[in-house]
Amino acid sequence: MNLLQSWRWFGPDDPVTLADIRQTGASGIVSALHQIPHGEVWPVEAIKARQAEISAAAPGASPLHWAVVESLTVSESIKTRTGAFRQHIEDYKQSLRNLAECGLKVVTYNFMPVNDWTRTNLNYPMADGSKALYFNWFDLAVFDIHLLKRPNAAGDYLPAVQAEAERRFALYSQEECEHLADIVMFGIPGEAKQTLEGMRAKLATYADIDANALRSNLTDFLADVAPLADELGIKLAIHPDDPPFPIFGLPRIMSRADDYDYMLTKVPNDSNGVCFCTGSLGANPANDLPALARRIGEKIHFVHLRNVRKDEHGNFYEADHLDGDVDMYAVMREVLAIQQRVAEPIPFRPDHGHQMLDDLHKSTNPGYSCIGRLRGLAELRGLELGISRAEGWQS
Ligand code: DNO
Ligand code: MN
Repeated sequence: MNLLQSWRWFGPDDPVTLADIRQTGASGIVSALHQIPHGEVWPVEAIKARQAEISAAAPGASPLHWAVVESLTVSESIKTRTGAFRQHIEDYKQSLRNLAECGLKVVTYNFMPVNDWTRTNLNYPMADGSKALYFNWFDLAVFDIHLLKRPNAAGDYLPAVQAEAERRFALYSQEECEHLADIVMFGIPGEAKQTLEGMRAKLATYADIDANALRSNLTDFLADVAPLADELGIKLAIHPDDPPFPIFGLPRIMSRADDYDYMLTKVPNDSNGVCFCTGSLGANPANDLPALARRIGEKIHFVHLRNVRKDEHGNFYEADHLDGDVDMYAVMREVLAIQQRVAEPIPFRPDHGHQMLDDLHKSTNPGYSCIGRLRGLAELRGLELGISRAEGWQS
């Protein structure tokens, strides 16, 4: 059986339309109701309306369908177990019931404190003229120490990083600083934007939460929702930390092999599983991705495929899908081996792509322009076919 080729669509405001997506050859749509604030219930009518919109865009023999929810976001209250967290968990469960009623069975989320993914440059130039997303420790330190002004931030960085951050801060104009802050706090298109004040307030709520505490907040949350997801036939898929190491003095608990062992063992329910994101996990040199995929096995409910290239400081840029530090051939082979043992097609999507060709002249969602992802999907589809044929998994 083949993997399900899927594509993230941010909804009606996404500059990449459903008609465009149809031409990529993907048939599974990955989407979310971004207009609903985190923590609130997704009503059945709103889910159905999004489904109808997706199906209507491609009537006929191989219609597009909403295959994966990304993300049903876990609120900060749930992550910190403060405030209205019990109500938010009840609301989360109601959203799962509503999604199941509409036939949606794969639900992605993450447990990153305060921010979703974090980068320092959204236009990092590649040698071929395309642009990539980039994470740089020196600029992160400039933001953290001088713009966010987090107390004690400086002490969290190596002296060489601090020194380089000071050098850069002295050179950056006010405008460049504001731009850097916007990039670091970019977040998810169509969702509420983070502000410096808002971020400071959220950081304060983690003052007493170390990695162990955050880990139990995750497993407590899962102990509440996973039995219901089992009943509903929903597969939960936690996205790893991006980047997969602590930033802003915050704990990170989904970054390495041990983290997976812990959460999958502690909450053994069938529904408790993983969104295996090679780009996020690949930014940590300690991770052996093919080995990790083999270890997680059938618990991989959804796959994000992209690549990264790291330097000696731990900075990284997002490389072409088959051309970074992650051995994509070996990962794809492991995922396809898992696919042979499970009944349903495992959905994967090309996760991020370079801004390239015509897209360089358009306004795009960072990482989610069309042509770079189309190139990634085409490469990955070819890789899948090559491996499947060679292994006798497909005729
Ligand atoms: C990173 C990407 C992100 C992701 C968000 C929410 O690897 O997949 O854009 O979508 O972190 O899941
Ligand atoms: Mn990802």
